[in-house]
Amino acid sequence: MSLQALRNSTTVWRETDTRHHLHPFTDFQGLAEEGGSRIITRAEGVWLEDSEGQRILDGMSGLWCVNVGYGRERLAKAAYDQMVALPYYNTFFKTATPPSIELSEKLAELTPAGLNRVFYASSGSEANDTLARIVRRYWKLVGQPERRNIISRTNGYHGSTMAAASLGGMQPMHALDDLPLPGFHHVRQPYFFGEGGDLSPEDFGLAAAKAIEDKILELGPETVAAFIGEPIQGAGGVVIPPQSYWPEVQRICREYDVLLIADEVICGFGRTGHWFGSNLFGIEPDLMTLAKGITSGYLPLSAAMVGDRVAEVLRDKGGEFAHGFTYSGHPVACAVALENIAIIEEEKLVERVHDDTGPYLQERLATLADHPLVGEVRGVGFLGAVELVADKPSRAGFKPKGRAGTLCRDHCFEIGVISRAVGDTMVVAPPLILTREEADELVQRLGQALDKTAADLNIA
Ligand code: PXG
Repeated sequence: MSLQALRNSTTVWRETDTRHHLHPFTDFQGLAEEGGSRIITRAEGVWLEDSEGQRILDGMSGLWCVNVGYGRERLAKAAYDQMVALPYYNTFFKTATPPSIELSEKLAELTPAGLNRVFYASSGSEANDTLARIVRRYWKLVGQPERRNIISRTNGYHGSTMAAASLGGMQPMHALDDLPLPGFHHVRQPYFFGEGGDLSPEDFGLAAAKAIEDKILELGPETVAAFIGEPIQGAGGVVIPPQSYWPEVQRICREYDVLLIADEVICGFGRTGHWFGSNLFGIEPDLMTLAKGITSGYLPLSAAMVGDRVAEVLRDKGGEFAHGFTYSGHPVACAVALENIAIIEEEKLVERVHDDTGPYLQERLATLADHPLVGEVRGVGFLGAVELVADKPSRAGFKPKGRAGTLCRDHCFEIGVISRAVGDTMVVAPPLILTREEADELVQRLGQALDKTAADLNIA
């Protein structure tokens, strides 16, 4: 196609998109005024291509999900073969399909000890809704029906359905719709750079964990069903808790017999250089949420992992569990998940991120810390954050919040790299196949975007 023809089709796509398509987390009017969406048409490896032929290094794996990278014919073939054999059948009425069975066994093997059963859905949100129902059901069945409260964290993200948004601690999401629902409570996040003050990271980690204990005591331990947290908060800005945090959270949950749910939607499947964020921090969760990297985003699939303690009660005392989705255990999605996990294993992507490319990416990102705009660089594995500040010594942020981040994100786009702005924090989560050379390129482009942002803001 000629460049002119490409431009014409882009214009038509943008206009049609603006007329008919309501995008998530988007100011519809604002998007229209800016001329509409950027249209992504193809991708290969870690490179996206837009409808005007620009190549863009995808530093975000789509939305934290394309762990094995784009263009994997093996995954397309797995989907094709399964669609030809059996495109769909349900798992409701005493039926199952081979891929859903095999994947259940595989997930039980990969996840931490005791998580041996799976309830499937299609999105992280649905899996978290499912877990909220499961933990409340569990406590009813063991004769403690008053245990209905679920504790999570400010600035945590657990999805967009009513229950998942209630679990999440995102103020604008709550404001949209009078959330949280009753029984969902929030405590402070373990965000050392922003909230650590004069404390050491270790002391701050303990203080942030203590907020959970305080909340349990305030609500009454006999009313608390569960605590849910992402091992590392992703959408909240790659908030990495101090080492002291998770062991103390685990201790508190055990002391008050509160079920611990690890939301591994972002951290799972190699993102941190471990199979799960729980492995990185030594968390032993009672339940776990999986999505995104489970299929590398090639098809929608999520899994609520249920530990033996809870699953055995549901089985032995529960009777019918009146909950489920048409696509629970979708055979094509499960077949793709199995093939995706096989790729991660065969190519040793978790080991590679742990031993080689993860530390290298972190080393390269750390070079940005000297930039006049940068207050902190943090990261682990293939999760990274570059936090922008207006004043380095005091860590003071920008006013209005998000201005620098938005400018920087737009410069990234122009330069041809995708980094997501969370307020004024630039985050990266590239596909696990990213090479050292591509890591160099990612960081170099991010550095260029920082320079342009500093120039816009007159910061030298
Ligand atoms: N838990 C976590 C930890 C997530 O990151 C969900 C649950 C919900 O998954 P679904 O599949 O229902 O979206 C998520 C999703 C962002 C962004 O901008 C992050 C997510 C989704 C959309 C945007 O960082 N995470």
